[in-house]
Amino acid sequence: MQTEQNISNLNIVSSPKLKLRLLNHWDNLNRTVERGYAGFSLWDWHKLPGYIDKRYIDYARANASIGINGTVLTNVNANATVLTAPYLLKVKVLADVFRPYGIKIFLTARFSAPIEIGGLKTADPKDETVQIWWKEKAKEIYSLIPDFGGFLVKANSEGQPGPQDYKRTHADGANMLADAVAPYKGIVIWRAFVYAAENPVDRHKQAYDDFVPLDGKFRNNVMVQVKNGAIDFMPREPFHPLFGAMPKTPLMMEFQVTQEYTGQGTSLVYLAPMYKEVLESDTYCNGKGSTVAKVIDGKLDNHALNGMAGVSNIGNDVNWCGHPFAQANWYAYGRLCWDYSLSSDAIAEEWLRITFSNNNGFVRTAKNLMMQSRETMVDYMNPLGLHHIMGTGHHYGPAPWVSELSRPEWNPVYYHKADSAGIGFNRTATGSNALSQYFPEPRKQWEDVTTINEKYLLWFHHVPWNHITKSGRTLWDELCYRYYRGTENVEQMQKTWNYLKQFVDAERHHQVKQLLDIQYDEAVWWRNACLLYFQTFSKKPIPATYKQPDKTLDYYKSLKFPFAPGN
Ligand code: GCV
Repeated sequence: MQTEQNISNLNIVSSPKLKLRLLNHWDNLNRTVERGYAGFSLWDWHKLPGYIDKRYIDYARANASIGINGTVLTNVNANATVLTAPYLLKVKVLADVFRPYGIKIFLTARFSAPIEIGGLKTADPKDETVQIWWKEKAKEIYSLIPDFGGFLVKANSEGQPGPQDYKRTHADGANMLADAVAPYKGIVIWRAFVYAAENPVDRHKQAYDDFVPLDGKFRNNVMVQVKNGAIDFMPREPFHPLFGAMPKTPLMMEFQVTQEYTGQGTSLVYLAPMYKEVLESDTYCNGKGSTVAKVIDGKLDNHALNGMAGVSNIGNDVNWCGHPFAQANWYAYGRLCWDYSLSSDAIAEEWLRITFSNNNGFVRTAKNLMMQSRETMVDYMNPLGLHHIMGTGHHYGPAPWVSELSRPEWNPVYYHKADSAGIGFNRTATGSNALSQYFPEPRKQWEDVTTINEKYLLWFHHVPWNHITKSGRTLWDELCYRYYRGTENVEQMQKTWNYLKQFVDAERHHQVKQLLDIQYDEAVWWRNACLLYFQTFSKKPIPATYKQPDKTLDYYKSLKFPFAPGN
């Protein structure tokens, strides 16, 4: 009705393509949100269970309207306290509020909870007392929440405890929890986002190395949740090589809706094209046409379980997501969970019509702005396959020069490898050979610098500065071209938004306008800082036709953001 379509002859049959359509909140019990840019957590744990904030109901309605049917309330960097009796009473109240809207509750399980809140000496999954502890815990949870969805677990990654602490495998850990929830039809979602500082192997390869040997060893109520790419929600990543490589295990997609690496709280970046790019990528695991979408919907391998998870961008901000256009990403994520074959274009159009205006001129122009926004962001942040060159800790802004962090794979220099010869990570057979983890067709396409789609060039290759790219420009000139194109396009976005003033209420127009001004400054900052730094290796000039950076590299290196949000 809000899109003003004729409803006199409604004849619509639509059923979801995926069974589990989940939001993952990275919300802490103290109400801070890891990588959250929309205020504090919606969950007011202190006032629960007595006080039911009206926003819990609005949250459930909003999610139900786009088909989301489950929510993981707590951060994957988990706190065992949520599993204690007083907190479970609070969780029960939320479950009761969400139930009428078809939304199930899941919790993150801290693997060491039996020690921390159970008084046991170990959390070894092969220890009988530990197994009994989790069984009792599951019984307690289901007595309060009979339709509890299950547990999401981040184990043995970035300091989280896990089965490997006891020389057990991820499957041993997941299966122990799966046995605890199985009597109640609960499931365990085990994350594949694992990498270890002690492991000298390219981080890109570590999850595959850990998980592929475990294919077929998980209980049938376990799903393995895999991020869209092998590093970490970068502005652009090739699809994760695990998709298609574990046919005996249902793999769940994990997208990031919150914009940790894609402009945080200040940038207008419509993420549906990024999600679609991954979902439509062909893994070739079962021959041509074995897209990532087909792997996760389970049809290729007859899995009963299937689903998608999106790391939430929702907080207690007055408009839920902070940036007015960030809501489009929540919306698009939900729509794609329901039907991943929808186009980004169609979803943007729906969202614009129900959010701003049905004026066709407005919709056409605003849709273009949204549709180009992701490519623009890639251009001014991470063109040509560059990745992980952001600031330390808060991940805000550029810092490709960082090289001193204790863990090698936390340093941007690990990823871009710029030197006097060139730039990029050689992941071919002469380098880390991460490409060997892909099926032959994508591998062949990507291993050759002449056939690779240049959007992944520096992701897989260390390329000489004088290499001639497809445009005819040298690599250095192409890098400059793309960084400048990105900032010019943000300028264009500002102009477009100014033109749209006539169609948008003054308040929201002004909000977005101010944010676009910030985005422009950030784009120039990314461009100048990265080019000045990479220039110390290329020793080449930024072509004179471009406006030259007005600040020095030292200036950019000196910038500090001690209180940047989400950290
Ligand atoms: C919840 C990245 C983020 C972390 C996040 C982690 C994960 O490393 O920076 O904040 O932790 O991914 O997905 O577990």
